[in-house]
Amino acid sequence: MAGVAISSVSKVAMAALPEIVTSDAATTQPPLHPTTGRPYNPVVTLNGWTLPWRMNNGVKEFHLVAEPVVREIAPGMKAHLWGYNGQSPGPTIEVVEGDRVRIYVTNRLPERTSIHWHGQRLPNGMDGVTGLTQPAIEPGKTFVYEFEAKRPGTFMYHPHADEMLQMAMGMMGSWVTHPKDPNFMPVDRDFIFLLNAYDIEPGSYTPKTNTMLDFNLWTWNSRAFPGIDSIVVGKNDRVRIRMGNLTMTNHPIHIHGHEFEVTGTDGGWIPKTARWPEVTTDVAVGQMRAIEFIADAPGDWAFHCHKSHHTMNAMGHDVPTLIGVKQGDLIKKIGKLVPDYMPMGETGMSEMTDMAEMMDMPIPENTLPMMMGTGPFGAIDMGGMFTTVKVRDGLKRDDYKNPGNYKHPAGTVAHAVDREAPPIERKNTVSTNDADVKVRKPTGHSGH
Ligand SMILES: [Cu+2]
Repeated sequence: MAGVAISSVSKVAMAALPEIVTSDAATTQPPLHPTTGRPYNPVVTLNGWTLPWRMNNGVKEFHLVAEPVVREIAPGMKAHLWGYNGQSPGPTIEVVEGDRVRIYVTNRLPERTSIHWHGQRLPNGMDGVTGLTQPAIEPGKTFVYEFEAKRPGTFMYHPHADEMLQMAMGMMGSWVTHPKDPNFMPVDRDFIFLLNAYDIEPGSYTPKTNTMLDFNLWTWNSRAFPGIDSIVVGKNDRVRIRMGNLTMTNHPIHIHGHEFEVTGTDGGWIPKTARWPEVTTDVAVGQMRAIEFIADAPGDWAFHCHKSHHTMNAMGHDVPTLIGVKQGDLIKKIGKLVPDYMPMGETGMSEMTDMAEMMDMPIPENTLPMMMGTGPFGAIDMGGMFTTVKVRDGLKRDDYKNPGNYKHPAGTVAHAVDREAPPIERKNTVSTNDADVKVRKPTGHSGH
């Protein structure tokens, strides 16, 4: 009798919607090793987490809630975004090839939404395009999506309703369908994150959502350096990093000290014979790329977008170039006209980092200085889409703790030399085929 009662209780419980699990952490959470369903090697979501599920009669059930969230972009700045289950981006969803997946989506936003499962093979009516394949999920309503995770690989999810505004507000998440065979293309460490961007005016909290290209915060999983956690790997680990681009421009992602191969796209895994070595790969708008490398060089290696204005935070935008301009009086004059005016770079931008530190320069509330990271040798002059790959000897399998600064072996760090540089000898080069170019003769000392 007791058995009957228990099974009927559990039937009732299973008929109810799955529990809503949320997280407010902006730091990287440990990988979620599966305790139910089929085995796989979990990913680590950079500055994010994986959504737990429940098994219901062999179906993997998830519950996503679209809702307003507060995201710390980096220490010193919080943004009022929209996301899923407490954060932007939403939690990563991990399933196994062939899994039957059921995802409940509850809308707690003030406007309608939907979720498109970018890159997946699924029935047309599960594709999440409002108006085209389903009615919108109105505020307060819950929809259910159900399909088989057919193709292994790296995917994303995002709204397909008022898409420009909702993505500019941070609504997106990663999806990994692990291969049925856990020994297919195995790696020691497997990271995932999304490239995203915001336009948040210095001193404010909410993104401008009609911005087309001129975003001022370039982020990985809604974090800007130095808010982006380091990618911590063991020496000689085979490392995979999966990146999806949901910004409105391309990002050439660049690693120092290693070469990688692009091993996967959102279209699938790339055969070995079709790969070539790279140190930079462009991740175009709406694309995912998985890169892999052997981390055989210990150190703290920069890993960043190679568009240099994407490694800057908000204060670095729309300021005039003033290299070589003596600013002295000018600053006072401009300051009378524009009270918030911040002088930029007489000798380059990096003096700003030092100056801001020295003078404790006031910047608007809730604003990140344009470049604020510091390392063991001083200012790093970076913000935005920048972090480090920290390669260390002897890390335990699931140890992702920041190991601190790399200790360079003696004699292996670039250093100042205490000797005079020789004078510069300039050669006069004359263009022979361009009559319009006049080469000015040296004047002055010779007396001609
Ligand atoms: Cu970029």
